[in-house]
Amino acid sequence: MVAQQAPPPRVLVTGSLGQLGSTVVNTLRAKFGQDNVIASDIKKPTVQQRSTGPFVYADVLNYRALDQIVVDYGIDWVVHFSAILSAAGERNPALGLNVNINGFQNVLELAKAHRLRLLSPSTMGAFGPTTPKDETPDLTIMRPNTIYGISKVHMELLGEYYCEKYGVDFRSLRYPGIISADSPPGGGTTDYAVDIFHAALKSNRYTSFLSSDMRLPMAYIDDCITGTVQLLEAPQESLTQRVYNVHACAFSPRELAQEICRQHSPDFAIDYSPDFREDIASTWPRTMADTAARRDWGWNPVFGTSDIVREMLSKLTPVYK
Ligand code: AKB
Repeated sequence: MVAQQAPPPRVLVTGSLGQLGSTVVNTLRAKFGQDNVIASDIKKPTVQQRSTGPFVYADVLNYRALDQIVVDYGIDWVVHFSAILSAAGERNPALGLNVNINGFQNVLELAKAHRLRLLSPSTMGAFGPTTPKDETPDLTIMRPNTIYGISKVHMELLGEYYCEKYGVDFRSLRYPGIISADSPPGGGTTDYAVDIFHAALKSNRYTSFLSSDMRLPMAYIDDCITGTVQLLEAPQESLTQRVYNVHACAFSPRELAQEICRQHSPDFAIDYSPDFREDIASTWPRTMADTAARRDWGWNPVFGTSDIVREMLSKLTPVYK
């Protein structure tokens, strides 16, 4: 008798029009089939975004509407990207709390009700000023002082609680800053590390809102997507914990600018005008220890700082020609 292959999972991606969502959707569609990955957001997709597979309106604050999508589309897994990032959360704390806390609780309740696998990313922003800054371990002091950080600690703890208490297959990874040429970042403290490339190609100068030596963990989008999909697909038995640090490289605005000078133009000029985001960044790690992610599900980033600069320049140069 020939063994029957398990059908591919049907996956719902919330916040799919954000910085990471569209790339994850495309990667999952290539793996599981176009119609098995349902993209969703509250924004209107472009014609191109609509053309690659199913897209639905989904407000994560509306439990019944989400419930209906899960039932109508026979969803098995949810990748929950809808979130208000660190700088946007400080600008609008009420919105940050609502989306990050109530939105997550809705998705978690759905996962419990329908036995879904739920991957909801966390962030280095879940750490705070009293956390050890170098080689920050998975398990350490977590007293963040931003709405974003507080809501992500809430998410991590509640996800672990539902996993322990109700068997919800909750998974999370703490992202560093993510660098991508495809879609713009939306309201983070690490956005400077994307903005700088656009400015370099447009005007060959950039004013950084973080100070010259503010070193932070970063990762290139390709590593981030590979890692996210690896954790999503990892067998339950391989997971020894539910929340994992992931680290790829670390640089400061000055170090990034030096590499841009080297690869793009020696005349590239940077100056510094730190704003409120400097206070946020100053509470985050400089490097994170990620041995558990490497051991349990194969996290293995390949892009370092100079690779990221090379990729960003080669992708964005044609846009500004
Ligand atoms: C932000 O800067 O808020 C995000 C993050 C580190 O989670 N990029």
